[in-house]
Amino acid sequence: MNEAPVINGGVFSDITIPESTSVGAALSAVNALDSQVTDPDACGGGEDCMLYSILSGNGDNKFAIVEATGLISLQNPVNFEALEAVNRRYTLTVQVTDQGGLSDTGTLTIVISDSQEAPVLPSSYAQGTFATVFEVGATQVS
Ligand SMILES: [Ca+2]
Ligand SMILES: [Ca+2]
Repeated sequence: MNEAPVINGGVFSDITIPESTSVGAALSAVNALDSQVTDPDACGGGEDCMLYSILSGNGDNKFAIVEATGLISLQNPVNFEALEAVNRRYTLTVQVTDQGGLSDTGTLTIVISDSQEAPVLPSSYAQGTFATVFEVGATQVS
């Protein structure tokens, strides 16, 4: 008889990533989620035959998950400053399904941390303004 997979406490360990994380970068080790799932009969006792999917919480498709491995990667850029303090985390509902079709769901929190960034000019400064100032300066030098 197939037994259902069980996510440890229904909660995966948090993952913290800096906002400077590149799109496409892996956010977790391949077995990071696997190691938190228990299923006595999955593929002969291992957990590596689970299928993973994100059910909800993935607004803007920020994250992608590899179904066969549970590897999560960043799919769209995250911006610490653009998020309100209470929103600097994404809570995903992740479903894990075994080969017999039994499943469990758990929450996975991805916390966004601040990165030092180069200063960015406010959008109210039109590019043309700076170009003009620069040209005047150049004229004075010559
Ligand atoms: Ca099973
Ligand atoms: Ca920053």
